[in-house]
Amino acid sequence: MVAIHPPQTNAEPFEHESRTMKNITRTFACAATLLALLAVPAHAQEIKAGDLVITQPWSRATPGGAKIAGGYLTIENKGTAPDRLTAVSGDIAGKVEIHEMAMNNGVMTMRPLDKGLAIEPGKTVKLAPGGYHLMLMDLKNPLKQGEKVPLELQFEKAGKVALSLDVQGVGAQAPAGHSDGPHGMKK
Ligand SMILES: [Cu+2]
Repeated sequence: MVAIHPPQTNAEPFEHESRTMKNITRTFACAATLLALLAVPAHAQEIKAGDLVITQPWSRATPGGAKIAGGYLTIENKGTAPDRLTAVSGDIAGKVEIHEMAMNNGVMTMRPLDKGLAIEPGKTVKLAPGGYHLMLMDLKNPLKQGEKVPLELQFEKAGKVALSLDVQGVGAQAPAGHSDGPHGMKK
């Protein structure tokens, strides 16, 4: 004879279960995102210089006769001493400055970092739209999507580092394969 147990479960365990399902769904979504990210490094650059690892240098196509463009990249300092990005140059631009963006009385402004950009040990500094960026000025040619723009970065300790910015579309907010969506300037 089969003992019939009264259902010991009320609404709560069900809710718990559905929450678990949600977590599982989320895990799958994350795995899918991860796979999408893993697909990127095939053509993503990773440049090592001393204790620094530089990834995802990119820029945006310039519309019309624009003479300036932003340059973006991620710099990680795996060492134990601070380093500093002090200068940048490239044939494409008459001049390259290192800029920061800041809110000034509710207006987004940018200014050159005269002493360069510090990369503290164990930290990762991301140059991205709405934040720190390289400012390519007096462009000799417009930047076209799909192009690579060679630059030379000068670090205090790591020395000279050559890399190329991958040029994305005019409205791109992140390097190819990343869809962080717009940030920074929209705040
Ligand atoms: Cu700028």
